[in-house]
Amino acid sequence: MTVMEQRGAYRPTPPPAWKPRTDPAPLLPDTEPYRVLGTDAAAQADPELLRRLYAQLVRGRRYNVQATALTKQGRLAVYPSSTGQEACEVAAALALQERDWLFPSYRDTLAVVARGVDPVEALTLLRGDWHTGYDPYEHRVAPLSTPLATQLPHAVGLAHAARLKGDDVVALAMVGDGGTSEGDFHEALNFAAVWQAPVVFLVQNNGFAISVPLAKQTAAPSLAHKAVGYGMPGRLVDGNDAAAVHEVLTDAVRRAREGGGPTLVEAVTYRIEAHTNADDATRYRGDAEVETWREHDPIQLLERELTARGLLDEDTKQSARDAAETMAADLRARMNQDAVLDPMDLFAHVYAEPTPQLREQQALLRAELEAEHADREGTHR
Ligand SMILES: Cc1ncc(C[n+]2csc(CCOP(=O)(O)OP(=O)(O)O)c2C)c(N)n1
Repeated sequence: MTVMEQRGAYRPTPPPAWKPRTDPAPLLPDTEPYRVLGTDAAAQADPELLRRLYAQLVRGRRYNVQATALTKQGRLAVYPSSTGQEACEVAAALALQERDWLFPSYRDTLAVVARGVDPVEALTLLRGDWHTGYDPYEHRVAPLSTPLATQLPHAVGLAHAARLKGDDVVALAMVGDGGTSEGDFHEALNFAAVWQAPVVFLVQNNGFAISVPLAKQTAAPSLAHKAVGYGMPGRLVDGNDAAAVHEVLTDAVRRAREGGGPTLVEAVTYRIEAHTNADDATRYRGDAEVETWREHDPIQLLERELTARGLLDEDTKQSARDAAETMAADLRARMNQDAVLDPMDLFAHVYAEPTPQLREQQALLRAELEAEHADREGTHR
C-alpha cells in the first residue's frame, strides 16, 4: 500500500498564504565592492570634494604617524592606528551634516578629528588622562568606545529619539569586523530596522580583530550580507577608495534623513599597522599580504586619479603636506606638556547620583591625598 493510500481521504487544509515580508533582492549587496577611483564613475565626482578628501587623507596619515611616535616617546599610552583606513575615517566625517552625530570606536580618532574635535583632546582617552577628553555635544561626536559595538545601540537610541522629537538628525556609527560578532551589533541593527531609525552603520572590515582573521570571525558571505537578515540594505564598498566610501555613505545618510531607514555599509580595507603599539602583527600575518595592501593605498589611489585629471599640481600637494606638518608639530608640542590632573576627577561624571560604594572610595582617596600632601609639606619644612 502506498503512503497516499494509507492516508485515505485525509486532505490537510492548506496553510495561510505566505510570502516574504519584504523583497530581499533590493537589500542584497553587490558581489564586488563599489569603486569610483580609476573607473568611469570618477568623471562624475566633484573635483572640489576630491581635493578636500585628499587634503584630509594627507592630514590623517600624518596624524597616525605622529600619534604612533608619541606612544614610543611615552607620551601616549596606546594608539590604535588607522593607517591604510584613512579613506573610511575621513569619508565618514565628511558625509555628515553639522547637525548629525558620529559614534566612533577606539580606532576612529581620525574621523573624530576630521569632524572638528581638537586633535589633542581626541587623544585624551588614549593618553589615559580624563574620561572622554572632549565635549561630545560641541561637535556631536560620542565618546570613542573601547567596549566593542556598545556605541551601536547608543547611536540607534539617539537617532530614534531624534526622530520622535521631530529633529532632523542622522547618526553614523562605526564598528570593526570583529565588533559584528557582538550581541550589541545584532540588537542595534534589529532595533534600527524595526524602528526605521535614521542611522548608518559603517563596518570597517580591516581583515583582523587583533590576531583573529575574518574567516574565523564569520561564515557570512560578506559582512554587508548581514543587513538582509534584519531587513535593511547592505552595501559593499572599497574602503580605500575615498570617493566611493564618501558617495555610499552620503547616499545612506540621505536615505536615512528622508525616512528610508538604516543602511549597513561594509568597507573592505586593511589595517596596515599592528592592532595597537602593544601588538606584534608579525606573529599572525605575513609581510607579503601587507605589501599587497600597501599597493592599494588610499592616498595613492586618490592622488593618481587627481593627477590623471589634471586636478592636482605640485603646489596643492605641497600645501596639503605643509598643513599636515603644522598640525603634527602642534600635536607634538602640546602632547609633550604634562597634563595637570586632579585624581578626584576619577569619580566625576560616573553616575548622576554616586553609589554609596563610590562615595566611600572617593572619601578614601581624598584622605589618602590629604595625608600625602601633609606628609610632603612636613618633609619640605
Ligand atoms: C566587549 C569587548 N570584548 C573584547 C574586547 C577586547 N578587544 C579590543 S579590540 C578587539 C578586536 C576588535 O576588532 P575589530 O572589531 O575588527 O576592530 P579593529 O580593532 O580591527 O578596528 C578586542 C577583541 C573589547 N574591547 N570589548
